Amino acid sequence: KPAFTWDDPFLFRQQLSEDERMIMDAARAFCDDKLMPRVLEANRQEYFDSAIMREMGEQGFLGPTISEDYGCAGVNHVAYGLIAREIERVDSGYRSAMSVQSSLVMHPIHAYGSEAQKQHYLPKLATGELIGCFGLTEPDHGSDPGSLVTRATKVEGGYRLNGAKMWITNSPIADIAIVWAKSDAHDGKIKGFIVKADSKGYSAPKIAGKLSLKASITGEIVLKDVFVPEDHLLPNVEGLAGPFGCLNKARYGIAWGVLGAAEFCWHAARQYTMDRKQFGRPLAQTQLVQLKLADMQTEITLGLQAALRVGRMMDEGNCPVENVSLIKRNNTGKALTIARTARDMHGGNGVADEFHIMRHMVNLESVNTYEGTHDIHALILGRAQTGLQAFF
Ligand code: TGC
Ligand code: FAD
Repeated sequence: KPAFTWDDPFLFRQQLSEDERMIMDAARAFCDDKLMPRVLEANRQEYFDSAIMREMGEQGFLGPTISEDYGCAGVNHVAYGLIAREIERVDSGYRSAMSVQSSLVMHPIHAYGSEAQKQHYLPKLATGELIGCFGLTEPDHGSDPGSLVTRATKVEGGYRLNGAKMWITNSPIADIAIVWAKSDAHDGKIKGFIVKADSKGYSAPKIAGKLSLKASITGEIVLKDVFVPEDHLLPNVEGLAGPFGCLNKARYGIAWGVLGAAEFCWHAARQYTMDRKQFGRPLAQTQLVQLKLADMQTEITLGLQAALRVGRMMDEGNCPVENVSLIKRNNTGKALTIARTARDMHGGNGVADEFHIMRHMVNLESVNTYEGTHDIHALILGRAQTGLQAFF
């Protein structure tokens, strides 16, 4: 009779290529050695160590799907997903740092930038020597970025940018920001600009007091008459398709990453309830606990298969964006439920940060909100199956 592998029922590992398995194992080792020992204190102190970007760069984790011509690893989308999963097994905030740099900063430069922009910025972003951030969301425009009000006005030699961005991952430590603004020189259409953080009129104050993703740094971007030279406009895209093209990549990585966080919580809950005895027997020997463990195992196993399928479709160049919405929404929602359940199964210990579960739980609240909320992705899928737009 075929043996059942409780922690890998569909033999996920076997479905990967040799290279993908090596990348996954190397990423796991790096995360265990370098990230896990830091995260408890970073979360307590609300601190992101920028050295992590350089360490990730050394591992080839930054912009990994971009070609070696620009100093990147040139791996496939499945490998990118596997890396995201290992990083987020430690902390969603660390995966955020990697996803923003890779999908929201390096990808737009690679996909929409001039050759000179690519040559200048990508190799330094790949090593983590430069840190980038992505400014789309504004104080009054989150789910509806098409209504953004940041403006680019044409002036001699470039543009003047005015406006404000809110909830921007890495902005206080970033060297450059990809800023999306409506440009009067382009019929008011949205254009992307590479803005240097040392530009006059640019500031990026930290948002303090987050109760989620505390090991990731988040800030605003304030633009007061910031001059951006012509050669820092991303020339090859306009309209919402620009930022959305980046979000497709980042949302895809999130759909893998959250399963790493969920797996951490599941394995911890299993071990804890095997070890912890109440009423004279292990908690794991109760029907209610086994039901919860079975649900976790089922959702993670199915979520991984879905992520792998979408990754393969991406690598074939054949992935509709709705598939990304489907897995971002499903996997994040399921991971959040798993983390909440695992928190409960740990009893009082579940609220102690040494057990890591509640940190994952509160992190996943943000992940469920950013990159398109859970409900916004439902509306994207609802529109795709009915042809009816329900956003307004
Ligand atoms: P809609 O009419 O749907 O589309 C406007 C134009 O955009 C094109 N488009 C896409 N292109 C590429 N990929 C996609 N996924 C695309 N979705 C749409 C579309 O074809 C159209 O092009 P054109 O040429 O016909 O004009 O636009 P809408 O305004 O009705 O969109 C509504 C909605 C809800 C789908 C959209 O606005 C949305 O997704 N809202 C969520 C906003 C969001 O995700 N923000 C994320 C900010 S970044 C972030 O959170 C980073 S967190 C980072 C971290 O720490 O990990
Ligand atoms: P809102 O859009 O105001 O939504 C509030 C609620 O209303 C949600 O539940 C939403 O689902 C619901 N809602 C909205 N519209 C509808 C509708 N039509 N029908 C039904 N319900 C609706 N943005 C960036 O640009 N760059 C970043 O790096 C970045 N990093 C972030 C990091 C963190 C920690 C967080 C929390 C956010 C980050 N964001 C970033 C912003 C994030 O993308 C937005 O928070 C998100 O898109 C939601 O926008 P909002 O907060 O304005 O909420």
